[in-house]
Formats: sequence, structure tokens, C-alpha cells
Amino acid sequence: KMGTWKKLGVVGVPVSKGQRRDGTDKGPKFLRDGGLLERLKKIGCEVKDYGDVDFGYIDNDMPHEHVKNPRNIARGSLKTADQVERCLRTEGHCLAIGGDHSMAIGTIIGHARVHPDMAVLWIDAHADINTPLTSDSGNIHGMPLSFVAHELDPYVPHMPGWDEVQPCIGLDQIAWIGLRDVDPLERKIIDKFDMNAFSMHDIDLHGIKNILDMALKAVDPEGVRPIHVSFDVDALDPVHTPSTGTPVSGGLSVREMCYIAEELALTGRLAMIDVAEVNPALGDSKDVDVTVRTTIDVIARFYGQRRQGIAPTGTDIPQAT
Ligand code: NNH
Ligand code: MN
Ligand code: MN
Ligand code: MN
Repeated sequence: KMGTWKKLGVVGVPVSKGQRRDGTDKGPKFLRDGGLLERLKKIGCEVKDYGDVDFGYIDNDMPHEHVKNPRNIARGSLKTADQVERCLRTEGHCLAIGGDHSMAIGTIIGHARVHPDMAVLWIDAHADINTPLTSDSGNIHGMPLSFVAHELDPYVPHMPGWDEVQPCIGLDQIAWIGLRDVDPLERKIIDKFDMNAFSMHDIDLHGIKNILDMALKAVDPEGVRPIHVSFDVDALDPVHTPSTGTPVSGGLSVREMCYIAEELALTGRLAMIDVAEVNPALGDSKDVDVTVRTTIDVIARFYGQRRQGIAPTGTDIPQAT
């Protein structure tokens, strides 16, 4: 199997109000300007650009308790869901480029409308399953999974603007890879619901190959489900992706990430990929450059660019005459 997608749509999700730093709203622009779409076309993808979701922030979005920007995030999430759904129904595959990780509320809701049985692989230093009541920061990018999971509905308070944001997947459809900064009450949720959480410790213990096998086995035992990858670039070690809001040392190497991406590409079942938390406003120009380049390199591997090389079809080795 080649594992190369012939057809995909790209949706920009320029959200930054899921956390406190400006800059993630420029993530889609920097990934586009860094040559992402050209790179995908070069490796044989037919790419349709759906442009950016129009966040058009409204004023007077007072915090709800300590949760920041609730109305804007709810509104943007529903717009994102509509755009993702349209993209998936038309192209069969969607690449969503963000944007802080609150983007995944909309991408998962949109994806679930098309493939309610999807398996979600959340590749991140953080678990992002705080509820508005367990979150210390009040930043919604640390909460997306709590809004999409049925089992957590009783733990999520109603917030202004959130009536239409409804859970759509089960906790058994989610597995994490790369965890190393999990809040105490997030750990409580993981334990209570016996969730599939693979930390950097587990990767040290078993190696990346076994961890990816275990994660896939947990969320997709039959190997039949459409796969949703939610890739937070802070999963990688900050030497590779320094321009991100909450770097945590001791992260995934580029090699481990390439292995994950190449292996998932080979399943032939990748339906949707989120790329979150690229923040070009952080660090110097070298930091931004390495962050954007590494992120695009990883994305290309999800779409069939393999480290072993790929022989061209229909071109033979030129014979000497
Ligand atoms: N757990 C913290 C919070 O809820 C940090 C989340 N930050 C992230 N998540 N970057 O990926 O605020
Ligand atoms: Mn995240
Ligand atoms: Mn993170
Ligand atoms: Mn509810």
C-alpha cells in the first residue's frame, strides 16, 4: 500500500482565544507561506484549499466563571465543524491547520457528523481533557476533549453560547501519545474512565513502535475505523518546535514522530488531521523557521512521504547508451 492521499482539503482554523497568547491565529498563514500546500502537491496529493474559517471575534465576551472567551470559542467551533464537514464530504479527507488546540472541538464535531465511529489519536504533551471546573488556567485549549466526550457531559457546566456544542464521541475512541504534563484532575479523569493514555514514560519503557501498536489496538481493535489525528506541535521536543505557547522538555523526537506519521499513513485510514499550537509570534526568526519547517516535514509524512524514498511510477532508470 502506498498510503498516499490523492485528494484532500485544507481548512485553516486561525483561533487564538483558546489560550492567552496572540499568534496562533497566524499559524495557518505561516504554514501556507512555508510551502505546505506545494509540498503536498509535490508528493502527489490533489489539494483543495478551503481557506480559513472566519472567526470574526465578537466583543463583550466576558469570562464565564474563570473560563476565557467562551462565546467566541463556541461560535468559532461551530463554524469550524461546518467547514470540516463540508470538506470531508467533498474531498474524503481534511487537514485542519490551526490555531490553538481549541480548534479540535470543531474538527471533532465536524468529523463525527461524517464518521461517528472514528478513532482519535491525540498527540500532545498535554491531555487537554480539563473541564471548565477542573481547569486552573481557564484556557479552553486545555479542555477540548471534555466537550466532545459523552461520558463527561455530566461534568461540563452549561456556558453562554454552548447549547449547540454537544458531545459526539465516547472516551474509548480516544488515545493519547506523548503525555508529560498532565494536571492532577485530568489524571483523575483518565483513571476513573480507564482511558488510553500513553506518556513519554511509556514510550521510554516500550519504544515508539509498541506504543503506537497499543494505542491503535485500544481505539481500533479491528483496524477498520477512520482515524482522526490531533497533532499538537508541543508533543515534539521544544528543540524541534520552539515556537509554541507551552513547551515542555523531554518530548518526542522527530524520528519518533516520523515513525508515527509514516505508520499511520500506511494504515490507509487517516480521515482527518489537526495541526495545533504553532505560534509564530513566539521565539526569534530561527525558532519560527525551525518550527514551521519541522511541522511541514511531519505533515508530509502523514501524506505518504517516506524516509525510505518512493520510486516514481512510469519512470525507469535511464539506460546508458
Ligand atoms: N493543562 C493546561 C491547561 O489546561 C495546559 C494546556 N496547554 C496546552 N495543551 N498546550 O496542549 O491550561
Ligand atoms: Mn494540546
Ligand atoms: Mn500541548
Ligand atoms: Mn449538555
